Amino acid sequence: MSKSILLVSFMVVQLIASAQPLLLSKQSIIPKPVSVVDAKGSFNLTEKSIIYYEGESPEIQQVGNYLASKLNPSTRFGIVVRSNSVAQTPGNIYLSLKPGDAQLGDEGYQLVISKETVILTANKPSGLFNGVQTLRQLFPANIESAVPQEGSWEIPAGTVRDFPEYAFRGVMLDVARHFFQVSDVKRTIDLMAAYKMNVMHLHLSDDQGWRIEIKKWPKLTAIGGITQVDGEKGGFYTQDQYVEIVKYAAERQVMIIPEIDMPGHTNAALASYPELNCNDRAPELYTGTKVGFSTLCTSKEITYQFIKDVFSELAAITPGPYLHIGGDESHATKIEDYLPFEVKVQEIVASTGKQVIGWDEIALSTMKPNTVVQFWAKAENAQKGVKQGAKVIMSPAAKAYVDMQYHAKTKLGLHWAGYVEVDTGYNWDPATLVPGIGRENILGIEAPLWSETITNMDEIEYMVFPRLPGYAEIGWSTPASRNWNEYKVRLGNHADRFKAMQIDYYPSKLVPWLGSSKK
Ligand code: TNX
Repeated sequence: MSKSILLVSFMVVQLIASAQPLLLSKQSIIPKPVSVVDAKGSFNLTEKSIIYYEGESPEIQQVGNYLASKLNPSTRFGIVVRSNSVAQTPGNIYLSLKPGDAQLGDEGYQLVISKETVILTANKPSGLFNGVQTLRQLFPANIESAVPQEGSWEIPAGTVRDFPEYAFRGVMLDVARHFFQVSDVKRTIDLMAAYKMNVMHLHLSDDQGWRIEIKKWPKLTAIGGITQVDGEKGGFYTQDQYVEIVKYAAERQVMIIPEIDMPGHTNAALASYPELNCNDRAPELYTGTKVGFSTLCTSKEITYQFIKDVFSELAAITPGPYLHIGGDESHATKIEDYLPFEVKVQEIVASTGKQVIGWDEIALSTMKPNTVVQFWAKAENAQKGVKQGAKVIMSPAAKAYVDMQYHAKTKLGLHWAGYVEVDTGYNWDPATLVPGIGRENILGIEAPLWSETITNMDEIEYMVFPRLPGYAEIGWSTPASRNWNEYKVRLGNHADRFKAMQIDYYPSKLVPWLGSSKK
């Protein structure tokens, strides 16, 4: 075939493709919505479009502002956000709270797109926020660009009704092994929120570093915060910075859960205050990556005063209901000391008005009625928790640990729990993974990023993407609606979005990345 015939046939194919109507049901929305119904035509966003929100609620206005901040940089439309009580007029986006749609629950939304308008309704602002994430994904991918783009900003008409399977959909960032700046935490929150994840668990202390200012115990950060793995310079968040993170997260409907790991994983605290050690001697700061060698002195009164001070200060700056007490891998604590210790710590946290989360080992102890167990390693621990009535957060290391390497040649990460390729991360159901732990026992899922080998934002992105959208879908979509072969195509279609968002993702060979065949 001559070159010109090839070119003509290529153009014909392109023409046919562009003549196909855009269909809402054919869009690659992640997580997969509960229901999508097509309608005729499409909505076109223009420089005249306005985002109207109903009522005077600052929270709805905030969702409107957030949407505008996502649409304006790329389109240059300068779309404004206004409160509205008048009739709907064509060309605009409407956000409103319509309580009473029981099926949608707290986080669900309904998005009705017609040629004339986009109407987003929900029971709560968090539902509107989730609807906005769907709306973002319906625009061409370069809507996500931070710099002006050419294009027509058209989205297919139809109705999405959508709500989550689980209320708790989280990511954990270990800021102790390597410290990450406030800006990195914020970017991670932005990226997870784009996929409707709503919990950021911060692992704020470990052997290698103490990362949160505690006013009554200033040496925790003055000494315990100065270094990190490999002996590099560490860091910590002041309480003001922590409050800034909490606020930033809340504006994105993300709850912050702070973790202070104990009685093990405490070398940084023990090095800062000799009195927390049974022998009154402070160990050296630790910059390696071993686990299981440190313990608070469980027989001293001062230890419990310390714990009370730390959790009281944290409770005062944490609006969410949870404080995480760690409790994992306390190999240097005798079991007869560990068990009563966990009971006391639960009592201390309860006295601050907060609810406890702990790694699955804490279920060996007696649990308070509302203590939550985070399953990571031992099924029998989590089962013990459930037998005591506890709810479970599912973070099975072999499926959900995003510090696990994708494969043997991945330059970052560990592999003690195995390799977690993108399909392995996606292909599991929290409700059937562990015998005796069913849907009714599960609060949700969390993907932890431990940072022994992770040192900067690019590396966070590489380990978290493209696995995160899969965890988001496990948390949000029904098990019956999930299927790897169908999901991987949708995920591949997010390549352009990742690029527009400048996400440095791992281009797994298992995923048919959009445009990769042309390279
Ligand atoms: C186990 S998961 C740990 C962490 C390590 C992680 C590395 C858990 C509760 N404890 O201390 O960082 O493995 O993958």
